Amino acid sequence: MSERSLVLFELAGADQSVRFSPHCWKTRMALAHKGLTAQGVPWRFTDKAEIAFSEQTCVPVLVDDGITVSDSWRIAHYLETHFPQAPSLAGDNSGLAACAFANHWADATLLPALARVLIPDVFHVLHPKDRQYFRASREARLGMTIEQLPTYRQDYLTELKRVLTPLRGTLKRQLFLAGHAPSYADYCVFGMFMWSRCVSDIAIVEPDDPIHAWRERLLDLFDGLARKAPVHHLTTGDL
Ligand SMILES: N[C@@H](CCC(=O)N[C@@H](CS)C(=O)NCC(=O)O)C(=O)O
Repeated sequence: MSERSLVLFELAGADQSVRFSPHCWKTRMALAHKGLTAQGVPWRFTDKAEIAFSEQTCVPVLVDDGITVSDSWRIAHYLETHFPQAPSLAGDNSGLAACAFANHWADATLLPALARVLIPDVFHVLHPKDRQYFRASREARLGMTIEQLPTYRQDYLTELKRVLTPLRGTLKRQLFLAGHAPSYADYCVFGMFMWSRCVSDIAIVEPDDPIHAWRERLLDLFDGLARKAPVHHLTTGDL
C-alpha cells in the first residue's frame, strides 16, 4: 500500500521539523491509521505559491500519485474511499466508544451553559421538598442566587449559542451526529434538549437553526416517544 507515492504539505514552524497544524495532524493520524506513509513537505503560511496547484490556500494538501486533495475532512473521505481495505476511519467495532466525545462534550460544555439558562425554571419544576437542597447546592456551584440568574439570561443565551456552534456545524451537513441514522451520540446531546423542553419554554434554538430540525427528528423517533413526554407548563406562580 505504501508503494503509492503520497506527499503531504504540512505547516511547519521556524524549525521545519515542528509540524504543528491541528488539521495536518488529523491527516497525519488518518494516514497512520490506514497504514500509509506520506512524504511530508514543510510549508509556511506565506508559501501560497507552493500549493497554488491545489487551487486553495490552506494545508493540509495531499497528493496521491498526481491526485490532489485539500482540506483534512475531504482528505479523510478520500482515504476512506480509496483505501477501503485498510482499517476504517470510522473505527472497527467502535460501538459506544465513537459516542464518547459527544457525551463528554454534552456533559462538560453544553450542560453548564444550559444550566445557567434553565436553573430558575428547573427550580419551579421541583417537588417542594427538593427546593432547599437544590437551592443550596446550585447556588454554591453558581456563586449567585437562583433569583439573580435571570438578570444575565441574555448573556447566557448568547454564550449557549456559541457553545452550540460545533453541533450546528455538524448538523448543517448531516441528519444525525452519527450520519444518516441516530446513535447514542445523538441521544447524549438530545438529552440536554429534552431537559430544556421539559422545564422551560425558552427558545434555545431558532426555527431556522439546523439544530432545530435535528431536534424535531429526534422528537419524532420511536413513535414520538420524546414529543409525547409531559412537560412542565409555566403558571404565573412560576414567574
Ligand atoms: N478546514 C481545513 C482548515 C485548514 C487550515 O485552516 N489550515 C491552516 C493551517 S492549521 C492553514 O493552512 N492556514 C493558512 C492561512 O491561514 O493562511 C482543514 O480541515 O483542512
